[in-house]
Amino acid sequence: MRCSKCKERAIAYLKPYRIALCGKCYPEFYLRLVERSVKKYGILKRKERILACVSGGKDSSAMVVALKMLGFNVEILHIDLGIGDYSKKSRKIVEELAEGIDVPFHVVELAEYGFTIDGVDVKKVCSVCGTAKRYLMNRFARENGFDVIATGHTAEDIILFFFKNVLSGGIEWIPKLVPRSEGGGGFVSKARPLFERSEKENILFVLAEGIPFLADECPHAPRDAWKEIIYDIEAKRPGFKQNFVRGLVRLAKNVKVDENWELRRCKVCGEPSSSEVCAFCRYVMKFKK
Ligand code: Q46
Ligand code: ZN
Repeated sequence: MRCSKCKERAIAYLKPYRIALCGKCYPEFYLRLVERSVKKYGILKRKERILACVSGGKDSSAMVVALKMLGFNVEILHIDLGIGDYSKKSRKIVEELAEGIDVPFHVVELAEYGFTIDGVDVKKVCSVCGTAKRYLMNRFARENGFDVIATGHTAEDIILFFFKNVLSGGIEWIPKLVPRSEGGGGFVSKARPLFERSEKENILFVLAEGIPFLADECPHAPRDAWKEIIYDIEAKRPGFKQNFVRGLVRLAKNVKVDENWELRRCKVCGEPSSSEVCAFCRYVMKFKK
């Protein structure tokens, strides 16, 4: 198979775009796709100070490198969750990545709050981990004057979230599925510049650009049958994932949810919360050794 642009040997055929590309032409193609999404959906603005949350996996690594190459004002936050060797390796890789692309590197350790993800003895570890990550990234971004938090969520992540939460009746989640949500009341705005990108597109970019990333999966990651279903549909209907997430943006604009819940301040930490004590502080009380 030959590259559709330069006729060199192609590294992949991208079905949704009906194009084959080589390792040299692919990164440029990928960057244009990211740039087009960011512009079309107003995901990020040039003047903004962006805090990119980078775990060390392929998606967030691809995101921060793409944003840097596109000229955005970006810095990296890595959250050390205390997941044994996995966290040690992740942190090292993100540090190396930050140095390689000359982007300021910040790290927050969950252990500073008295517990680690490895020490959480509940069935749904990921739910505790997700709450901790959202809390720590928002707090760090606001306290350090960032305008927006960027995460490496892919089209698969967004569809997965839809299948798991919205299809079971949680329509209040629909507005959260947009590529940018504006902040306020102590919350920093959130951006998902890769919301139209697939995991395959991201991995091709990190491989073609030689970007360091950790291929290991988190030892707590659950096996997800939904993900295989998404891949199956994509294989039968190329372009399904992109069409789906674009449809969700249109849907989110038309779904009205009751936003009359009272936003308070957590009486322990002072962060915004919907209850007297925020979910993160409740976890700290429960798991602190
Ligand atoms: S890091 Fe945390 Fe993930 Fe590991 S414990 Fe689950 S949520 S799987 S992205
Ligand atoms: Zn709190």
